[in-house]
Amino acid sequence: MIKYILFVTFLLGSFCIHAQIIPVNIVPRPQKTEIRLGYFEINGHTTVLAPVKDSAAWAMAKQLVAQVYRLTGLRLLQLDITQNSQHDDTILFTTNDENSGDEGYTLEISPGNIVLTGHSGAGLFYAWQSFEQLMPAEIMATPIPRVDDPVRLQALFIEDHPRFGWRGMHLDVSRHFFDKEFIKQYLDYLAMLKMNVFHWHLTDSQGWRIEIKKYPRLTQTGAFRVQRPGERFAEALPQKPGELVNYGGYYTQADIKEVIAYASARHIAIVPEIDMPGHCMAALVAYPQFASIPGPLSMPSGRVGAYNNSFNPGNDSTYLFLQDILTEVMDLFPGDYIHIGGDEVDRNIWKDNLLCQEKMRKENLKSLDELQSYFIRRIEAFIHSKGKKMIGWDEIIAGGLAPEASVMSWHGYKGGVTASKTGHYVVMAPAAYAYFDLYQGDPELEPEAYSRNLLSTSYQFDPMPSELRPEAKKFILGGQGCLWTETVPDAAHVQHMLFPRILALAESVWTQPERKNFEDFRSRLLFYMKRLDLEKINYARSALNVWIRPVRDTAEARLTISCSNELGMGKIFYTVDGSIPGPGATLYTVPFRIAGNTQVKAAAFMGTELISVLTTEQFMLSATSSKPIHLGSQPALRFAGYNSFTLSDGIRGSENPFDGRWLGFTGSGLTATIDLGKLRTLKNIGFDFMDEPGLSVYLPRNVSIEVSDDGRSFISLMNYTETDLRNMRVGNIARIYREFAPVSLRYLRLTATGREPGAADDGKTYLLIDEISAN
Ligand code: TNX
Repeated sequence: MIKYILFVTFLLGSFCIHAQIIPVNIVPRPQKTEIRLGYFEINGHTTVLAPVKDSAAWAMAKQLVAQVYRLTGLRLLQLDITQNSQHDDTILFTTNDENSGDEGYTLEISPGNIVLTGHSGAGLFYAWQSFEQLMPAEIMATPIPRVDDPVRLQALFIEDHPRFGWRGMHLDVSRHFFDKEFIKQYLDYLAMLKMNVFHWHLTDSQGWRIEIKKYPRLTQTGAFRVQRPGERFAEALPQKPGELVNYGGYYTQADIKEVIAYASARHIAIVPEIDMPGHCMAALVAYPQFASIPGPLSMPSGRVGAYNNSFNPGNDSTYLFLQDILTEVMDLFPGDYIHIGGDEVDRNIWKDNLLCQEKMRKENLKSLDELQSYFIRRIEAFIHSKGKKMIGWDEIIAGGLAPEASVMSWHGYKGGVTASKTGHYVVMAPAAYAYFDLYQGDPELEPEAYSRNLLSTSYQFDPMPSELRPEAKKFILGGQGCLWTETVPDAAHVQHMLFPRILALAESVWTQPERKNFEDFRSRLLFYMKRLDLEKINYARSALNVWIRPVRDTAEARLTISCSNELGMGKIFYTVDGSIPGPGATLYTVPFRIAGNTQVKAAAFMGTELISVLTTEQFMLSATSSKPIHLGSQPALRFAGYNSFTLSDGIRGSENPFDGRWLGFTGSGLTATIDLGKLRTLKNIGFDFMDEPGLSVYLPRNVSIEVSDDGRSFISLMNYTETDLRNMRVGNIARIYREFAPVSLRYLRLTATGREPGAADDGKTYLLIDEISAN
């Protein structure tokens, strides 16, 4: 950590000396920044002005006075605007119209004075957030360390307003619990980035976290579970009879009120989520009479499978129960929106339920989707009748969207596009860009997660689908990031998943797309890192780690190796002899070739200071390396690797199916045809398939290998059955390697057949294959 601060300081130092102006590094980037001549220097005569009758503005001014005192030892005078006759040496906080609802602001720094003007209370708050980012980073530290240099602020004019009205961040407090003090910190993170919605995922299968006075067992039993040491959340089985709970917690209604007040002082609205009709085991364990599958039920410790029990939509008393709960929730939360979840419901379980069957007959519902829609509509009508708005995950579209419902689109943009076209409000939270529980770097160097969402990917997030017509665009409220916590057990880990991706998100929801630029963002991020260091926020440095990537030299169909880090920071040194690279190793400049099987190791340095962790990649070269591969069908998004080259890039997939090195196919299976470019004589072949039934990843039913010298007529070389493959398993990978009498060929074709989805699969199965090598 210390080392890290040193190098950031070194970097900033060299930046400032050479630059004429004092750097302006605001995240999210303002819509308009005009740098002017000179600077304002805070001195002993500087007076801070604010209207005393605007208590929020007065409080901000007061905070500034306190910060300046701690930072410099100077005691600034704070005066009510009306009592002031001084014009120079002032810092003025003012609002045009406290309640205008316009979140814009201006910030003008001149050599003589500073004026922060909000178009509303929120606007002034955002002007203040920008201003704080222009102050020395030390003000983020507690306690604030004294600086000896005078505080100078670059003269400038900023005119700023958000692109979207919904700039959200979510936190799942069910899978793991975070106490109210941490929630307040979380709100601080949002506030400094001008985000204005906190989506509080309060209930799920592994914990009910909000006190409901009428149903005390929801928290008495529902808020506590068993956590067994060393057990992975994804594998942990429910509480066993006699086993004592040892993990949990919940917020009392008083806690919730406290958090709401804290948020509202920061112009953040809280959207509470009470997930229904699925994701609710904790509630069903407490009140099993409302379950679709009758008891005995036991409290999940982790694993439930997304598809499990649910509230019973055929039972009328379920609605009364949920309405009572929602009434308490709506009484507590002053905001417009109530989130009812609605995601990932296993509707098949309703088939065998008599009440559900009866309900379907009586209401003339033709499918299980329609039964779900009936449930959501009924809940929506209730919420609407209380003057509130309902929002749910995009699954609520199935079977017909409730009339006034808003949609949160997480399966990509599609649900949001569909809903906005039919006049429903939408918040975009597409997992690939906006989920922060996903890997943000090489899985081998990161704590357990799944899939992938890099910092640069988050930065590409644009909540507004370009394909929408202007009428539909009006319905896109904005965007949101989500942090699910199955694999995020504590506060430090939350910080690691959140930072720095939340900075990218904040810019994606605040800044107009034409003002966004990743290069520029990277340089501002560096300054921000110093703030995070001083604030002791445990941000991820994953974007500094080196990616050792195979690159296909298309002209020669040869494999070359490139090294880079996402932030483009530091110098990269590498070795190919297994030794640890230091700043004396080979400096990476352009993609290089390797010979034979090679272990490449690389790391990034700033001067002689190591700024990344060490990355290692094992390459195995063979006749197939970098040769073009034709795929019969496209890989599934979840396991897309980097196109067909993944299979001949010299890197073998690891035991982690999400390492980006596997290609996954749904449907009937896959065909991959490799063109070696000319006739070659081969005598062995190898390839791997993954076996991860928990993720619906299965070994193929059959695999066949065929060869051809013209690409048209193929002859069979070998076949494998599922049983053969099963016998070749090492851990979760079937590693196939076979030698044969020399064969001359140009084309090699691998065909694998998948299996039909079973009851435990979410309508899909996957075949995961990697590296097809041959010699
Ligand atoms: C899907 S996103 C879920 C959550 C999980 C998340 C993990 C959504 C509406 N449902 O229950 O925590 O994936 O990324």
